[in-house]
Amino acid sequence: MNKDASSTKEYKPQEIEAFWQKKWSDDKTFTPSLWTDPKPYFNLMMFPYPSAEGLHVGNMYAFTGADVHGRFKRMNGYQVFEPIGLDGFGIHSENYALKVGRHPAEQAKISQKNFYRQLASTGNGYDWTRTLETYDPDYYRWTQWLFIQMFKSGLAYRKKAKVNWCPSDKTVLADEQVIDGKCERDGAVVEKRDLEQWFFKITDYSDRLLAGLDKIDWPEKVKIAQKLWIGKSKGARLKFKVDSQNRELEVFTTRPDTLYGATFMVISPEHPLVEEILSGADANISKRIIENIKQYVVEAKNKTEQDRTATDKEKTGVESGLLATNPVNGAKIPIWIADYVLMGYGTGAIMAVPAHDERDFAFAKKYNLPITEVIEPKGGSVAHHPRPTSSLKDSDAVARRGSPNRATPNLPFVGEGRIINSESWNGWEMPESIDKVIEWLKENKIGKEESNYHLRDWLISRQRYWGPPIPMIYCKKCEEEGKGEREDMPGWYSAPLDQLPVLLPDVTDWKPMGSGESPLASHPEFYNTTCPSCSSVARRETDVSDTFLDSAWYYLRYLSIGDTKNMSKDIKTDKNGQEENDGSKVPYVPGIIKRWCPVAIYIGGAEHSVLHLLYVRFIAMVLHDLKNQPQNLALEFEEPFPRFFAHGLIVKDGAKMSKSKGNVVVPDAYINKFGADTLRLYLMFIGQFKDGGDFRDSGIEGTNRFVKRVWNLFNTVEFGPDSEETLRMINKTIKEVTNDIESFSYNTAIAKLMEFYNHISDDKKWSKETATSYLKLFAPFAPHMTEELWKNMELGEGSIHFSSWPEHQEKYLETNEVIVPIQINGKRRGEITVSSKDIKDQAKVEEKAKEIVSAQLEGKEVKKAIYVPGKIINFVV
Ligand code: ANZ
Ligand code: ZN
Repeated sequence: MNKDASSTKEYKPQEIEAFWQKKWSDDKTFTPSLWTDPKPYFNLMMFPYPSAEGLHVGNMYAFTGADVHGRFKRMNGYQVFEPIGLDGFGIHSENYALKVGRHPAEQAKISQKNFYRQLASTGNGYDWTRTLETYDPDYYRWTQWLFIQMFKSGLAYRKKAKVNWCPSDKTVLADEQVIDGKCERDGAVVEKRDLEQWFFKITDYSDRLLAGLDKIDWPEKVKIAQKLWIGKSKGARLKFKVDSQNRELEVFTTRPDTLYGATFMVISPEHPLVEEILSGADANISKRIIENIKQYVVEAKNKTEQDRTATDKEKTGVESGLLATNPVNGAKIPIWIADYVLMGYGTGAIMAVPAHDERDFAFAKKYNLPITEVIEPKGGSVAHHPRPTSSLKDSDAVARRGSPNRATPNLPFVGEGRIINSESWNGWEMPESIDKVIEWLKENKIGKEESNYHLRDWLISRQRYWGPPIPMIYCKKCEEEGKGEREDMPGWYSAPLDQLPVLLPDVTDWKPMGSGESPLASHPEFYNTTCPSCSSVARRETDVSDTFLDSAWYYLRYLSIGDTKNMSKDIKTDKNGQEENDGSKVPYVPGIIKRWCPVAIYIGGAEHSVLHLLYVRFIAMVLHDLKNQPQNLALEFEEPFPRFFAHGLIVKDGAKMSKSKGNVVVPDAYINKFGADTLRLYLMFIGQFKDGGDFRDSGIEGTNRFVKRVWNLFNTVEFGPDSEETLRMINKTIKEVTNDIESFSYNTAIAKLMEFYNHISDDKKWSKETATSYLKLFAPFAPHMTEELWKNMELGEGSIHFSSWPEHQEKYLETNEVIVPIQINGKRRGEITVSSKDIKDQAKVEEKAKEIVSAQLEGKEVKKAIYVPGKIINFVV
């Protein structure tokens, strides 16, 4: 049929790919109609940050896998929106600019060009009319708008805080950017500094962020990472009397059941009680003790949180000179000051239970403090020393009885068990009875139930240049008069919306200063402004916002750039022509968002489990809660990504790709040599998409040979009727490839395409319909080659990528064979597979069956063979 058309046509991927890439872009092939498409499918992939020389093969791997999914969905009847952009604002890109010694804005232009060129060369079905860059003033104008919404909602605030300071990046870091006390990026040891900072109150959303996880289809490990990061601890807040005075010390504990075992208390060096002591309010505390405390407080200040809390570091502390009263038994217990208790968690004070807590145990051992066991393991005590038998009526019993340093080697015991040495609680099983304990404490007015979270508020300000200026204005005069946009923040105003964007000025001294101030702080022409309220001289905030804010809402913007208002022409709606349909006037177009969001699937790396993915959920919830907007901007959904797929990572020859190892693979050379289709197919074949795999040059050559063979097959084979086996194979292939692509098992899908190839290159009996189906199955992986063959061989109208996905027919898969049991004298001795065409041929079945049971028939004479066709064969011997 098509024999002559291209029988000798050579496979030239460079030509084919360039042609189709240009055509797809010119024709806006992959630009959906945002207002009218009936089955929208938002296929979102995490956008890259251009921090290095260009796109590397790891990026391409992620994007190709996402693109295969998008193309598959498109051929299954969805209109797929697949956008791409650059997360190019922020510290990663700025650090790269520093490294190459170029202004970040200038570097951004170079990177942008290169990234988009590379991205286009991979053949992904991007909507090239809707690219966005976070450093584009048209974008960050709305990032600033978002900041202002946070401020207006009471969720952005400023406070002096002890923050993580990276001496090498010369900026503050969020807690989550500090790994083991070191900067996540450059490994520098992080210092603590007291600075005024902007925060977002993500902690207000802790419970919602937790609850939402139950509603979304995400990998379990990512959900667990988020849960741990939020770190909800259920427990109780308990009150202890201090000395004879009317003072109280409150603690947060997750183990109220161990209250009888609290033999001392510990407060953080930053606790207000410490200042009280130092002020000399307690006449009976000696000078020596006060001197010790003073010195200790200074030492603690210079330590990192990591050093203070690490379990393997030796505990330090000083006596406060004060005593507290254990509320359950009246025992007088000493209050210590130690830096393993942090002011930023719970109440900054703890009841120490050395018998059942590692850190308290280590502390008690070091300072010779009493240790009292109050939980025994369920199977019986592990303690070998005689436990006191005296009743606990005596109010001082616990403190006196606890025998310093005579604890058993099995302590501290932190497992589940039964309460002992605790009066009426004795025998209660833990943790089952925790509610009973809390109820008891409530009734006796000792404490109440409380939960604490490890999640901290999101530190948003950065003392750097390359980011969106925080759009806030400070007026001294207003502050003095107690005026401000918000009552709780006198002197502060958000920049008027019609003044957005607050442009990042083009300055030459953009490098980080290390003074704790942004480079913008040396530019009066930037920061001098007038107060939006009283018009006196005011000062702009000079810090910029964290990169994670840029990427916390970008999916909304993708849908709101390019042509947004014109497309609504056909829509009969009274909203037609309104400002809210004009993406240049609003951060996002509510009508379009409603149609395309929440995002159908989000695909990206699991390394973003806590940072990006938590922030983006938080911001969606805030936008969901937006009220009093002139436009209709409150989001209808709370969870932006009901489905998230985490892809694996590509390693090179067994090692993680990194610039320091010099094994970063840039796709360009491979694309130039083999074509993007080969590289795509190779990357998808390396392993399960969720697992990633090892990139090897030898592997890509093999894939290239396969691609060429398929090309040649299509260009040489003559179509005719399908053989029976071809029919079975193609239907099987359709069924399995479909299932595999659906479940991101791309490597096995490709293996099945190869199997089919092997069949057809032998058999050579296939119809045009079968060939068309096969090519369609190939299309998501090798979009250029399949498009070219589709056109050259006139297999269908338009683009193969908009053709419909083939469907298998079950009837061809039914095996035309039956299994017939073989009996000897009525006893089953084996079975025989009989093909349908032989079913009635008794002689043939008999003969084969005899062979199968020949061992059992050995030396016997078959008197009779009874055969019920297709059901049973019985030899009578
Ligand atoms: C008594 C107790 C007995 C505790 C016991 C533990 C085991 P999570 O799970 O992280 O919430 N704690 C409370 N506030 C603290 C602070 N500001 N700095 C350091 N430690 C603090 O941990 C809660 C437990 O950590 C609390 O429960 C408290 O010690 C300690 F067998 O109280 B516990
Ligand atoms: Zn003012």
